Amino acid sequence: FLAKGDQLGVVAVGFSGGQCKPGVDAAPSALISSGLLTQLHEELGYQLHHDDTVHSYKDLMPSTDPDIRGMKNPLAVSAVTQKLSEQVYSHAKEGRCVLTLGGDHSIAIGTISGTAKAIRERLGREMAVIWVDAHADINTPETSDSGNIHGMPVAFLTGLAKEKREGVFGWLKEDNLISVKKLVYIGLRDVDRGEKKILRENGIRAFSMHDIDKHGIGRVMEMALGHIGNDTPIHLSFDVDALDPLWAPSTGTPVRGGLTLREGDYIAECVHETGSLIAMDLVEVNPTLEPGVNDIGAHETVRAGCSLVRCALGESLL
Ligand code: B3U
Ligand code: MN
Ligand code: MN
Repeated sequence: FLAKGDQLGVVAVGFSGGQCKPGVDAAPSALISSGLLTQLHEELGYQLHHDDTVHSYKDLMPSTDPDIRGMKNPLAVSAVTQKLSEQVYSHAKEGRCVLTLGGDHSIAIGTISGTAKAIRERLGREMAVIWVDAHADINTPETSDSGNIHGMPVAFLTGLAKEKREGVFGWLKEDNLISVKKLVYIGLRDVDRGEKKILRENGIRAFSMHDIDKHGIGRVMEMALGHIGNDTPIHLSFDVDALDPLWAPSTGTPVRGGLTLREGDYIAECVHETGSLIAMDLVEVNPTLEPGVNDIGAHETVRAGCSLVRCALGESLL
């Protein structure tokens, strides 16, 4: 078995420094107070390993954090993700499945680097990553127009972006990285020109909304899992903005034309069915952005996020 069936490590990460809008750091509390962890324990039967803390890593914040290679908050994002990497690693090393509640998507630098290392050591295997997102998040500091690091995590995790300085992601070593061959995207619809070039040149498997319209989500999941191969440990990194803003309006960069909630849940269910899920991130829920009347937008987005997590952890099994 890839992960000890009912043992779940949980890390709550209240961090928003990978982009410019405040509020995404409030997501873990919102998800937890809506009952997510209780449901995972009482309804799905997981044994939770959680420190009952929403980490904001305040003690790691540098007093000044000027741009480096155009990156905003580079020292803060590097320090937080380095610490998070250790937290996720120690859960995964114990054989637990690891659920991380973000936070913006820059935190995946911490989660994936942690699981990649633990899975190498524990199983001698390279894991796969399924990245569900409207965006590819594979800008290098040089191709990024925004300088927001939440648009760059995949570049650092695949080694396409490198930085020697320890305090600027130089702590990422070979055993923290993943192969571009074992990376699959689902839901893309807002990809920068420089990112398209990177995807093409590295032969990265990506299923855009166009592909989902063309083949249907059922066939797309067959192809996505087929690309990864049987019995490969899977880290699922789910950006809630992959969902259409109809279902998840409260997120920093909503893009129309996205997945229905059912399609999102279906992706999560298919990953669960493989029996190979070793970690999931849920990111970019921003409960302070409330496009609906009387914060209905935030409530719906939190609810959608909870649904995605429960599906990935087996709620739909009869
Ligand atoms: N690709 C753009 C926009 C973006 C990426 N991720 C989100 N937005 N959420 C960038 O800033 O790199
Ligand atoms: Mn993202
Ligand atoms: Mn996104």
